[in-house]
Amino acid sequence: MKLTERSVSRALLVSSLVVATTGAALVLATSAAAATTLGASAAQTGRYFGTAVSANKLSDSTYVGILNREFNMVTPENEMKIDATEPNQNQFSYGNADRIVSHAKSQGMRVRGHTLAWHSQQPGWMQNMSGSALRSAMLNHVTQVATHYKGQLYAWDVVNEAFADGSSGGRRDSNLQRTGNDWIEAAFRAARAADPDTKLCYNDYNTDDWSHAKTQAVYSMVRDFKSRGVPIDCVGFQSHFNSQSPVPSNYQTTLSSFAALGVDVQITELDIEGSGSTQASNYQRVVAACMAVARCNGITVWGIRDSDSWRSSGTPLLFDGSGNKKAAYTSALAALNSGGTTTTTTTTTTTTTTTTTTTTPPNPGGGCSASVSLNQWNEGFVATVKVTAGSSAISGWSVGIALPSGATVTNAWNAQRSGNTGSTTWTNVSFNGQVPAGQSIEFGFQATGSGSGITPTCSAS
Ligand code: 9MR
Repeated sequence: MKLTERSVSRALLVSSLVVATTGAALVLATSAAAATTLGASAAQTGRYFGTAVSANKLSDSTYVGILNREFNMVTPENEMKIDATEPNQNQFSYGNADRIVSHAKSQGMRVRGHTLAWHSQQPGWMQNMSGSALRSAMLNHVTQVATHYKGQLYAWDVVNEAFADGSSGGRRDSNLQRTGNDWIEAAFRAARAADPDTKLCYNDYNTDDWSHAKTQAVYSMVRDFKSRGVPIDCVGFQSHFNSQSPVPSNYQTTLSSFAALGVDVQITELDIEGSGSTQASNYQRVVAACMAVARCNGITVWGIRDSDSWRSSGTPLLFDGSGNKKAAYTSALAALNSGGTTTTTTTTTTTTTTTTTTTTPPNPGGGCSASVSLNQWNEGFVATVKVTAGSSAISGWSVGIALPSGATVTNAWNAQRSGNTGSTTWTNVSFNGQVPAGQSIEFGFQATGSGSGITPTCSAS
């Protein structure tokens, strides 16, 4: 389609509005620095921070105190599973799940439903079924339970753990799988019909490493579902990490690659075994990866205190057995607070002008992060670089920017520069070195060539 002058100027206006919105998000990040709970901090960037909850712990005052203070999303740990909600065929039992939902509502928290169709935790009657009888029973279960909670949940894990571990890249064998390969999409269609306004997710573990066959197999299924209009809105990454299954270096790539298919991504059952600063830095990495992906809606940890965990001996959570905040809590909160930056790309389709805004992942804790907003034309660009202090004030900063080949700096302001091609370093001038916690300053430069893809790094002094 040819762009008229009016549509071009409208496109430019939209573009600058997007940039302005990005600016506003960064201003919000400024106030996020003051957030002192996980949920409030995540909310500053439109995300949530949740936990798995057990109905039988709702009478434990330490547990409930932390739950109510820190979290704004809950997932019933076992209470919405098939064995809990349909213990006998066609007799539904919602007591414990409803208790969790009503507690969440009373506290203004939202709820992720977990899970409608799964090979595990099936009631005995279902374990003994197969073929078309099982297919009908499964679809009836999805329909009944999704109808019971219609309009009340944020998302449903419609299907859980349907892919095989290892290198096969195939489905997990189960009684459900043996009803036919289309059982997953049939479950999603039944869930959509019963509850059209709740996000419908596929949820799995060992899908965090982008290079793993299982990750690629789930990715192919989601891509296929999107291309055929099967109703899927989100993918859950359980993210149970330990020394055998560490946080992969390409974790953010996994999240962003799935998001690029047009689904939301959510970290649904996070726990990381370990202790002290190693565990803290792993939590920081996971939270930062989510913060850097615009469609990563939120993070749920799989329990509150270490003693609440299914892997309690691995002390994988954010609070110790007495309910004290661990180092992992502090680093997760700092990563949420220094977030507020997501990758945003806006392209205006004219022959001469492209406006792109990119941001870098947030820095943990103290230190600083840097983001760049580019105004690109055919022969050159202006880069406006925003330097944001982390959770502590900084008294000086240094930003590294690798310029693409062919780009040469011709003019700069509000920073001292070393180098004008290739690897360049930018440091503060006298009036903008001091940046209060969570606040930002800007510097800029003009250059010839293309600035596409530049990603600044920031270190503080
Ligand atoms: O944390 C849950 C534990 O209490 C149950 O005994 C177990 C039974 O299967 O399920 C645990 O939660 C699992 C979740 O539902 C799906 N992903 C793996 C979780 C940890 O096993």
